[in-house]
Amino acid sequence: DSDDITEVENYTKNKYAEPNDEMFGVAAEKNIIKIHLESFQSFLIDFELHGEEVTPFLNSLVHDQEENFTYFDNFFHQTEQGKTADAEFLLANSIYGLPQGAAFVTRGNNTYQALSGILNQELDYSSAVFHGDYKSFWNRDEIYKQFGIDTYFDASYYDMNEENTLNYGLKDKPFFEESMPMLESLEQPFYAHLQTLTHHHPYLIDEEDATIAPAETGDASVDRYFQTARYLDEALEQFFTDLKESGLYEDSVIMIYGDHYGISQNHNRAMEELLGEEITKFKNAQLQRVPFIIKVPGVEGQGTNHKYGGLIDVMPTILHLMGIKSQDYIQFGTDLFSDDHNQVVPFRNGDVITPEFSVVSGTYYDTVTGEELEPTEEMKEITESAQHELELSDKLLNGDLLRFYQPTETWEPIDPSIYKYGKEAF
Ligand code: GP9
Ligand code: MN
Repeated sequence: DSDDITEVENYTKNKYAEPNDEMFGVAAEKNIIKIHLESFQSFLIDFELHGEEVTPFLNSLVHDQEENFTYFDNFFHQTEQGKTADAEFLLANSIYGLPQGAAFVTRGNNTYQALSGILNQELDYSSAVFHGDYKSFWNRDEIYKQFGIDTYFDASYYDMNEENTLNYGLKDKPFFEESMPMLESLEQPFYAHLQTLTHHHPYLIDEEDATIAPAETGDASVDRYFQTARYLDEALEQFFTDLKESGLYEDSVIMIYGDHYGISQNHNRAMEELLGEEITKFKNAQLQRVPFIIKVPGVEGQGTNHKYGGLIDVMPTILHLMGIKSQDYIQFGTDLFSDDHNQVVPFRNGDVITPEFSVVSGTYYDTVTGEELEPTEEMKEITESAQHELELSDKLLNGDLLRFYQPTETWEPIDPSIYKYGKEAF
């Protein structure tokens, strides 16, 4: 009820981090092109296999100063059983996924005040999602209506012939290629979310698409992981070329993120061989880093930014870049560019990672050295507060509490009944 929403509101307003003046509003009215790198973990950045870079294009974005990207190398996915859907959910709402199941499915009919809806109401943005799988996967065709997504270019918009498809759906190269004209057809400014798919377990790849030899651990899916990562990297490079040709590149915020881990703990032996170190519980927790890479037109890139954060922090970051005070909305994350950004990263399994310490399965470690440590009172308080935050987030979802929240005077609840998805719907 309304008492519960007040408790959540007080919490998030209190956690709010003021924007950095230099970044506030710099991207207002610019298009947003958000690129989802399926199953992409940060250890792939700069990783060499057989003496070759696995992802030379992404590496160039991270390292070439003139590209003006900022790469967050201490950024974590925070997802649970909902995998891709959890990543999408965190990004769209700055609310945590649920400890079990996928909020996309079990909370697909809740009321939301999602990024796409806010951008539409505050700055008249249109919104679209592009993905080479069919619309009902992960209940997307229901929850996107609650997010106010105008168009969902699902598999029905693409040429899903045998040559173009593998594993879960459309291969990344035809995906980006066919997405280009649809992207260009959007009303500007737009918020566009492109979700890749080929670099997905069990990392199948057609022979003609493999441009790097597999690893040689004998664990077949791990060995192919590098081949599909390379394929994704090439698909991305081609997409950037097309974006530049179309003129969209110059005028858009480009943001790239990894959605969740690709290699689970069932593959520790192979990973130990590849990384040359033991995969302890601590190490595994640190491997939950995924890249977050962002470029804002006209703003100088920072190279590598070492601040700690996660998917929960992206929405408030974007709102501030757009010049929208994120404090009006219920958000559990904080702006990554703010000097007051909160660097405590909670996970759904109870782990917590901060720049100083990590809590993994209840044991405290020094994040930098990996040494076990005796927690101080302050560390315990930070850990408890992270758990409290997750509980409030669950309470918000389970009670569908945003129904009772009026963020601004002019906010109009999103009406899901006005959206229809799938090409055949028209
Ligand atoms: C399916 C794709 C995969 O459409 O997004 O989801 P995942 O298995 O990674 O959660
Ligand atoms: Mn995924």
